[in-house]
Order: sequence, then structure tokens, then C-alpha cells
Amino acid sequence: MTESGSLLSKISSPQDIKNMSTGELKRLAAEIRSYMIQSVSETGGHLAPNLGVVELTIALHRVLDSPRDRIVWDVGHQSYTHKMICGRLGDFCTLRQPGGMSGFPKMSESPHDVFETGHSSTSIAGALGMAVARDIRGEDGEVVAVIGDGALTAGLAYEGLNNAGHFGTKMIVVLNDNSMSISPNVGAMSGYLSRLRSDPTYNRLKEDVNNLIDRLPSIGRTMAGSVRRVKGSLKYLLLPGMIFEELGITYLGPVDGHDIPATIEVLERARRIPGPVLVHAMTIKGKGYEPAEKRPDKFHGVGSFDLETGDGRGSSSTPSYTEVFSDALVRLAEMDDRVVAITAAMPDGTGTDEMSRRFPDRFFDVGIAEPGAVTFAAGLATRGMRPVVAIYSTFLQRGYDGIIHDVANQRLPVIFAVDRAGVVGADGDTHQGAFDVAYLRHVPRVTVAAPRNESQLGDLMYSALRWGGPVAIRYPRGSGPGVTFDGEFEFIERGTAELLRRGGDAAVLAFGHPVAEAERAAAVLSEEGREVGVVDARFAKPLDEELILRMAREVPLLVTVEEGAVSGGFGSAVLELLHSSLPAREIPEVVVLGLPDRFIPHGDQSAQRTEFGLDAEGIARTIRDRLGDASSHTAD
Ligand SMILES: Cc1ncc(C[n+]2csc(CCOP(=O)(O)OP(=O)(O)O)c2C)c(N)n1
Repeated sequence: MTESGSLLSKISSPQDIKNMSTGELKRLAAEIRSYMIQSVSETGGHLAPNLGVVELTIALHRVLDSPRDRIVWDVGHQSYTHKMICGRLGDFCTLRQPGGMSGFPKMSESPHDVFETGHSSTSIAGALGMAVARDIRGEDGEVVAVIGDGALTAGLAYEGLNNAGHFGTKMIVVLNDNSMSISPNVGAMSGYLSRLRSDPTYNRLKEDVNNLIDRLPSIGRTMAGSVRRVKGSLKYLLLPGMIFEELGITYLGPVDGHDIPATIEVLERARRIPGPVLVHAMTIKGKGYEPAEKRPDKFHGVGSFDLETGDGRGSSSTPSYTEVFSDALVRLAEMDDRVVAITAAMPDGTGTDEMSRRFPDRFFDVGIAEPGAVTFAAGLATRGMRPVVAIYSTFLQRGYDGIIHDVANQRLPVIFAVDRAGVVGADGDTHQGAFDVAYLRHVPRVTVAAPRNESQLGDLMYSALRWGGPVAIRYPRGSGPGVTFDGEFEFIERGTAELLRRGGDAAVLAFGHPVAEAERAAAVLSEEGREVGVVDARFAKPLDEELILRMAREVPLLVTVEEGAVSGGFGSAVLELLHSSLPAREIPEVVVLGLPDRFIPHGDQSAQRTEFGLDAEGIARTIRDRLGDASSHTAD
């Protein structure tokens, strides 16, 4: 807990910092930083992004009157100081714990959280909507979007800026520029921002240059037009932020976002300017904790760690699915020089980083631009490349139209490596990989597959390159049952399931990760005298219709299991098949296990699997409940 007598312990709302002196605000920043480092070392969380915005957040709450003035945090992973200042200091030790405080803004936690985020680059458009609503309703109050330079790589951010400049609505965009996304930021805009950052004379010169250029003489009427053009070009050369200014957005900065008085001053100036304003704040990701400053990528999001060394605690010895994917990708790239890999700002998270080292010319980080990644892959595929697009299930939601319009409709052989499919744990509702099967399964020509173990992930990737057409392979966060790759890829026929165990009392049709749980459940039930078949479905599309219909004819109970939304998922596909292929009286009882039709909050990954009945015990319980008393059943 915070020390009693500290400034931080006395803060219960932003009002409490209004009368603090500059010295006190600086002390407060130091206290927040030290408490944050200590507390996150126990709970885990987005440490580096939060350490970078301590002073910026204090300055914002000093200048603004939240919640009347609305602050929209882009991604929301940097909102810890805001949460502490806005009355949630006491809950901070429960950060990201089951039932505890969320790591992202949540309206249910506080009236100061005015917009929920988790996916990046929504803040400008969201804040613009609030500002326009304010004007229509004749209300007052500032609206401020705080967005990182990484988040500014997404098209959605530019759509917001484009409309803000066009509408001329009064709002403030604070660009928190630390030159990092999770990894070093990429793209031409990032290059432009670093040029603004690296030339300190820009800031000082702005007024002088403007005056000077405006005072340049224009001689005669014919010269006037060209002089205006020359003046315009000079401004481009000499003035910072002209890109924004040309869009109709006043640019202020760059300001050192760790300098509280300077940041307060520039924010106060921004308030006085009519129309949209962009405040360019420079910050250091991980500021104040040496291991995080040195490796801001590693400390972007962390589990619990040792304070002294910064080393993580409790890492698994079994390779994660992501690591297995990474190895398989490099092997396939070695075998086939048409294979290229694409990530949307997550080389480490998706395991495409190894590809970037081994085949730098065949690796592309397109920034936080999932729709762009999908369409870019489509373009590559039209010219004979075999793109592998590695994106988390939750973020691929952004690529939905490109998958339909650019990839599937054109029959292009793009492989989607859908990582973090299923429940993800501490990131919670905005990040759950719940919807991919449902948003992919109905797209014509798309193959949707899931491995039951690590080795099969490699086999599916290898086979996908041979099937052609669009293929999505989904796999969960963390490690699998530990079936390591034996060195040789095995070809899997598209749309074939595998019968792993026979049994006449019931059959479990499992898709992906839950297959191992189904096998365990069947083993337990066998000891109790019930013989339950287990099918590794491998595909949600196309289904192995023959095998599934055979099982449906042989057993009185079918249980489908998947770690995805039940609405529109694998179980739904099985039900559709049964109802379109069998007379009603021949359809056995079917139970569909999966994720319920609601947003699933943050929690422990394995506890949530248990909660939704997707582990061995849950599957066995479902079968026992449906079959009733064991004594009325005989073994197969
Ligand atoms: C649509 C989407 N894609 C990917 C991510 C994963 N992600 C979370 S934060 C982040 C980097 C954000 O960088 P920046 O906006 O500069 O903020 P910083 O962490 O540097 O403060 C990424 C890629 C996401 N949240 N949303």
C-alpha cells in the first residue's frame, strides 16, 4: 500500500491536485511511479506505457475538470495514473486480478472513465463524437483524446483527424509520442514525428518563422500567387506539425511530457484555441524504472516480476503455441521462398520476430493496421506470394471486410494465423478471442482449422500452403499439451476430422485446444463404465460431414466443444449439418459447449475454461448430467 502521509494517499479525486504546488505535483509523480512499479511487479500489467504518462496524466487532471471534461484514453492500457487520481488507489492492488480492477478504462468502475477502450486508435473518432454531441446539446466541457504514436499508425486514427479538421469541432488530441508501439514504431508518419522530436529548434522557432515568412514581400500581382506557394513550402520546411495544420488542426509542441509545468502550460493554451488542437507530447516509455526504460518492449505488458532484476516470475517451460508457430513459419519460409509474413505491430506477440531476423525481406510490420495487413496480403497473393498474416483473434475483427472482399472473393491463398483464440486471461473483455470462428465460418471459400496440439499446428500450416485459398488457423494463448514437433510436417487432407476414441454412449466432437480435455474426460468416464467417443474435428469449415453424421447415427448424445462463442461457432455448424442432413427423429441429443453470449471480463484463463465447462471435468459433468445414472448404461 502507499505510505500514509504521502501525497498520493490523500488523493481521492482530481480535485485534490488542483491546489498543489509544482513541487508537490513532482513529488506526487514520483510517489505514483514508485507505487506503480511495486504494485505491478506483483499483479503484472502494462508497466512501460503507464510509467511514460505519469506527468502527462497529472497535467491533464490539473488543467481539466474531469468528468465534466472528458478524457478518452486510446487503447486504455496507459490509464493507471488516471485510475489512481480518480479514486481507485485502494483497488490498484487488484489490477487485472479475477474480480479486481480492469487494466483498461471501464465505465462501471468510475464516472471518470468515459469511453471504454482496449483496441487501439478509436480515441479520436470517439472523442469527436462526444464533442459533436456536446455542441448539438448546447453543453460545454472539453473533450480530449490521448493517443500514442503507435496508435496513430491505424487508418481509424486518420479518419478521426480527417473529420475533426473538417468539422472544425473544438477538441484536443494529445499525441503521446514515445517513438514506440509495443516494438519500435514503424511507418512514414513515425519518421515524420521523430524529425519533429529530434529538432528542438522547431518549437522555439515556430512563432518567429511564421512572422518572418508572412513578412516576406510579394512584388506585383503576378508574383503574388507564386510567392504564396513559396511561403507555403517554406512553412512545410521550417514549421513543425504542418501536416496537422493543413488538415485544419492547430499543432502545439513538441513539449516534454515529463515537464509538468510546461505540459500544463501547453494544455492551457490548447484550451483557449477554438477548433481542433493537437498537442504533441514527447515521453519516454518505461520512464523511471531502468529495466523498463532499457527494454520498453519487454515491459509493455508483463506478468509479475522481480523488482531488483526485472526478470519475470513463473514462466512456462513448455513452448507456447506462438513459439511453435514461429518455428514452423521459419521452416516453411526455408522450404518455400514465396512465403512472406505480415504482422500488425506485434512481431514479438505473434512470433513473427524470428522471421524478421531470418528473412528480413519477406517480413512486414505494417503498424497497427489490421485491415491494411489483410488487403496488403491480398495484393501480395495476387502476384504469387504466399502471405501468412499473424494477428490475434480479437484484432483480426478489424480485418473482416478485407477477408471477404479482398481475399475470399478473389480466391486468394492467404493464411491467417489467428493467435490468442479463446479466453485470454488478464486483458479481459476487449481482448477475448471469442468471435473468430463466427466471423470467418460464414465467408465462402474460407477454411477454418484449429490444431489439437503444437505439432498439428505445424502440420496445418504446411497443409494450408498446399490447399490454396484462404485459410484461418486458430490457436490459443499459452502452451498446449506439449506434443512437440518431430521434424517432419505431415499433410492433413482439408476438411477431415480424426476419430481418436470409440464409444457408444456418447461422442465428443472437439475443435482445437479442448480436444485434449475431451480425451481426458473420456478416460475418466470410461473408468466409471461409460464409453465415450472423441473426435478431433480439426475443421469448423469445411466439416468432415461423413464422420460427424456417422457419429450422429451411432450415439444418443453428441457434445461439441470449442473455445469460442457458441453463436455461429463450430457447434452451430454441426447443428446446421445435422438438421440439413438427417430426419429430425434421427438427430441425437446435442449439447454445444463454448463461450456464452456475453462479454467475458478479465480473469484467470484456466479458471474461465473451468467456469464455462470446457475442461475435462466440465465435459465429463455435461455427459454425466445428460446420460443420467451410470448403472442404466452399459459399456460399448
Ligand atoms: C487494434 C489493435 N491492434 C493491436 C493492439 C495491441 N497493442 C496494444 S498497445 C499497442 C502499441 C500502442 O503503441 P502506442 O499507441 O504508441 O502506445 P504506447 O504503448 O507506446 O504508450 C499495440 C500494438 C491493440 N490494442 N489494438
